[in-house]
Amino acid sequence: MKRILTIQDVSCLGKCSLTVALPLVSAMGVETVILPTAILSTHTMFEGFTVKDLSDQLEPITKHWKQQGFKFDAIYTGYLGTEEEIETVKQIIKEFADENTLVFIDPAMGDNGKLYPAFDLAYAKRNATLCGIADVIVPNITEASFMTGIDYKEEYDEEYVKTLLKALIGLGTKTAILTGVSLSEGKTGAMGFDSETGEYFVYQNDRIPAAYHGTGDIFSSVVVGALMRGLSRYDAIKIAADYTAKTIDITRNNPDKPWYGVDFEATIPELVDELYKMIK
Ligand code: PXL
Repeated sequence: MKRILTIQDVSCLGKCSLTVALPLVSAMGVETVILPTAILSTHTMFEGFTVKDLSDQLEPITKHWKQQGFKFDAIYTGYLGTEEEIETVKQIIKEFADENTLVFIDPAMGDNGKLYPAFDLAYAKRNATLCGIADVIVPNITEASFMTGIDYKEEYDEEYVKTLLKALIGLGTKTAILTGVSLSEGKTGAMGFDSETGEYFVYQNDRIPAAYHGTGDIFSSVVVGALMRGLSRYDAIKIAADYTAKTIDITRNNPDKPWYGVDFEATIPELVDELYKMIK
């Protein structure tokens, strides 16, 4: 069984970061080792959330793993709280990643043209340096724009997406996957560029007219889980985009839906069925 190390915060209530990565990656048949960077009462879209920074735990925990001789097939990072945390994560990657480790970075820090309240441009630029040491990165257009300095656009064409992808490769990552990319009316999905093969890959499905928190984390977790199960990059974005769309659809039709996240739990059995159909 493949083993992923995922480094993200624990938002105790909020259906994002580790509370989606752990169940999803595990359900996909991949061992999921967690390294919580901070513990928050909720994600940061709630008023009055509490935060306890766990930065001082990262070194002793990883030192213990090193002593025990643990290795990881992938290191997957998501939302990280501070610039110092990004530097610590880089150090952990240096210590644990070899040529067989997939370094998968989701520079979760913004959406809809804006950074989340906790972040500024310096943080975005620091995240760009973390993306520089990745094998695969999965920013949305907002995050890509802050990291590359290319203007954020609401309306764009395929050329704009390709320009962003090339600029992301310029940061140093091997493969860049842009999420939330819409290449025609009523469609949305992801487009990637693999700098090693020179190939673009794109998957679009029907846009569901609803937006919920945490869907970026769901998409990323399914992509990295799928890659670990041997799916191609195209198949990984396809299963992740379809699953994310399904969770959004089921959530918007639930009269008791929570406002803070999607009902991703309801569709885990379908995700697993689809995965096993796609595994060759
Ligand atoms: O889903 C990204 C995310 C993760 N963790 C925390 C967040 C957010 C987005 O706002 O606040 C704490």
